[in-house]
Amino acid sequence: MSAGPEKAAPSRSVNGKSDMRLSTVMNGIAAAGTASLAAGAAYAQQALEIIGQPVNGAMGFQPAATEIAADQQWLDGMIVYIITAIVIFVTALLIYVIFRFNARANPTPARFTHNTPLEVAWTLIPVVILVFIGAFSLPILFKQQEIPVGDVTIKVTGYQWYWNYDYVDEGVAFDSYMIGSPATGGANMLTPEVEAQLTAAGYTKDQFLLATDTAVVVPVGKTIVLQVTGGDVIHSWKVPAFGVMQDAVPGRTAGLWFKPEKEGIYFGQCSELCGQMHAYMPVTVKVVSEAAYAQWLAKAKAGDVKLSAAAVPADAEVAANN
Ligand SMILES: [Cu+2]
Repeated sequence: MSAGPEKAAPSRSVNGKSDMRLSTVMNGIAAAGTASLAAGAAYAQQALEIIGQPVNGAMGFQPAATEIAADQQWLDGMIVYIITAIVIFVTALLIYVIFRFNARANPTPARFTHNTPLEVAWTLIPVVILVFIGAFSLPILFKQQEIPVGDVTIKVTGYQWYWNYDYVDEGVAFDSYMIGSPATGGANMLTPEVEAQLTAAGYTKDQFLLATDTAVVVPVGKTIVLQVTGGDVIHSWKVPAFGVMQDAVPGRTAGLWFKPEKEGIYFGQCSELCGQMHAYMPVTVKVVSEAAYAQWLAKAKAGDVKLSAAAVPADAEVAANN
């Protein structure tokens, strides 16, 4: 069941963009392979709850896992009330005019062309509405765009068609490929083999196109700062449940930040059309306890970047159920 990491090696070696990154990944693959031989399929059995993912037939937003996402969803709800009132008002006005002032009901129309009080009102009322919305939306926008000092800083680079994550203060860097992508031995199709890989990694076939072989692992309740850039073309790093999305532009570094409030697994996707396999470079973020993060980091520094059950301390039950 743990064929994924071993199969990944040949196609990964095609990528020679960063020797340091590649060697880290190679070590990781070797270590993961050894560990999975020892621990069997259990190595990836995360009991982390999958929170941030699309749900069949669902409407609305994914559950907000950060203050930023909660703010955005609140703002969206507030504006929906305002636009609903405006739509009802304008529709009612139109219906009134259609019936009251048509040629049959009103054969001799009035000849006046101006009404000063009315014109002042229909200028000022929209201004007041926009200022009211701005008073709420601008602080929320500034909160997103003013990047705080991070507890964890990760440089994210988008490539055709995978993400590279570099924990800049830790010397840990690795690539992240979709499970079922060519780099993991697949052909971007859901086959029984890919389903087996997903199961071995603690997912189901429902997470096909979302789950990746390695994940961004971050501690819960900490400020995470991402430095986002592109290695070839423009990509976009997006995780809906965090309320974050940032274009990854070659030659530029842009920041985004989030503070995840709940342990769990959150998915996202590349959200800037970046080529043939744009749909096959998703994002997996695992939010874990501080203890589990520390243990993962130690293991990652030794070369194994997978968040395995072995890396999760016994007291962090939410993150381990082997
Ligand atoms: Cu992309």
